[in-house]
Amino acid sequence: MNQTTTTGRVTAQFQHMYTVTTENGTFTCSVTGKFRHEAESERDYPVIGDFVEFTVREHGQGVIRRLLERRTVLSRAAAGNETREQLICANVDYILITMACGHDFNLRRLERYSLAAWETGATPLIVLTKSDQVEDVGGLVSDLTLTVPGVDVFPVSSVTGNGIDALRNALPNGSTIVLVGSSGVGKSSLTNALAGETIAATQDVRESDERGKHTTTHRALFALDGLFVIDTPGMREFGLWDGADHLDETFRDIEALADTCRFRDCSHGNEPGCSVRHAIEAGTLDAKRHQSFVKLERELRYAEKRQAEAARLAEKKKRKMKS
Ligand SMILES: Nc1nc2c(ncn2[C@@H]2O[C@H](COP(=O)(O)OP(=O)(O)O)[C@@H](O)[C@H]2O)c(=O)[nH]1
Ligand SMILES: [Mg+2]
Ligand SMILES: [Zn+2]
Repeated sequence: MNQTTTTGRVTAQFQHMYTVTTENGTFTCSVTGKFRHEAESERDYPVIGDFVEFTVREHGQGVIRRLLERRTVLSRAAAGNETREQLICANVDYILITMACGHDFNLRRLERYSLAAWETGATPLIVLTKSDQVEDVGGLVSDLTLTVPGVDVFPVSSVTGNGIDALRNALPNGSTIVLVGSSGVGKSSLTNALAGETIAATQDVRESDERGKHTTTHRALFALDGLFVIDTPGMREFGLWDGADHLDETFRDIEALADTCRFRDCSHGNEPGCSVRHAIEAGTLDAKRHQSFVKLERELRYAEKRQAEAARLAEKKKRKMKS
């Protein structure tokens, strides 16, 4: 039998079946038994955005033999109590954190998203969608800039087309972007606006409230002219996985204040000479922002503990199997 091995990119995924796209077309692939046997965790399986080596079978079918090394990985802690990492996509250059003007606007959620985004190695950008729905977009943009310093903010409207070109021009040709954010903020509409044609299904929202039915049920990668776009369904529970290193970056202002507290191990409670508490009292630091910092820090510590415990159990199981 003629067995050609080709390299392609995973553009869709349904459990352990994958759509792999190459210059010569699209193939439906599974993984080989050997692949499955050697896989130790979900990290070893392909995910959207991955480059894979596969063998072509007849009728557009194929089997994936090897996963090429990933540049970046976007993951989250799986929903529920289980301590398991869930991969979202790979080889992403820019994470577009989308948030809509209006009901969806939430600075606290943004801190959380950008924290997780930094960790992946990709560059986070903030996209403020539905800019046509508010009067003062500039005011919202400056709020965002203060909340997440060092991350560029792009106000856009997929309805009027405002800001779409500015966003497109900020993304180098050949880059891969992923759109994350709540369901209904306009991620699929933005995908279409960037493409200049309708390629992603959007949801129609009932007039009165901003909630509509979920349309994007699967993540998918779209190849645009010079841009790869990964559209995702809504992700309200963006769990933190490995975000500790970047807590400082997201909360640079609080870290800077904490550096000037009198005591090195200041808990910013009742200690004398606490700059953080003084800033809150003086109104220069938003108390809610500080609370959210404390909460995220606690959450991260907890996630770290659970991961360490899961790793310990896995190691124990491995040793047991060997003996
Ligand atoms: N006014 C306005 N509505 C938008 C805009 N972008 C998307 N929408 C609407 O918001 C709803 C949700 O959009 P969709 O792209 O499906 O959101 P997704 O769930 O994030 O993919 C749809 O009814 C869109 O027509 C925008 O820029 N302005
Ligand atoms: Mg969508
Ligand atoms: Zn302090």
